[in-house]
Amino acid sequence: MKLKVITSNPGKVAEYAKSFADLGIGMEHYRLPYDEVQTSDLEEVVSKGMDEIERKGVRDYIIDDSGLFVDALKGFPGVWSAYAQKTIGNPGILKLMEGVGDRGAEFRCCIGCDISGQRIIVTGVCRGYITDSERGDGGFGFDPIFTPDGGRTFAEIPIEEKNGMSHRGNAVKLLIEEMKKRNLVRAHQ
Ligand code: ITT
Repeated sequence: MKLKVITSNPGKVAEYAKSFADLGIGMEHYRLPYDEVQTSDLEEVVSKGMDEIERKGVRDYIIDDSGLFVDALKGFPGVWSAYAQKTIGNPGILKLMEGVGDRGAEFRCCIGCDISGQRIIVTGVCRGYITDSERGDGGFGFDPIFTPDGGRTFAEIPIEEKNGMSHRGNAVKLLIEEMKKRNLVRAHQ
């Protein structure tokens, strides 16, 4: 079985491909623009996006809406993460955090999956810290400035290891549990 990963971000596709390889579910990068409604709720963005994708007749897919929520910035960039990444980028976030002692932050990822005519929406979180400088060449987006434990950044750790602890990896675990409960994948896998 194959699921389409509807996204403009190839980094997400690579992470899903690794996470689902053991279940025998392949991932195909599928580009289909859809509206991301302006709301502070990731799940609402995902569920409205799924309504639109389904109206276009597309089935068996995954979308995800993610964001980085920085404690000292009252949750910014949060739902505006894609815009912040494109405009001020990681240097801009580090600048806003200059001299700030509280480095706490969390990544959140809401996944919407349509599989065999059923809809599943789950959210995963990963807490960590904003670094003082960018580190690492791997990953994408905010990975070079986020560390889950104060050590290596997400851009410095291999994709399998990131999946084992990340917001997206945690959401995927919930998604797979739900797929098993509904007998959409074999329970022994
Ligand atoms: P699509 O909406 O087309 O899927 P996107 O990259 O715009 O792609 P999001 O809106 O979900 O995805 O992501 C908001 C921003 O957060 C964006 O700049 C991402 O690069 C970044 N981001 C999401 N997940 C991330 C992760 O695991 N590590 C680092 N940055 C991440």
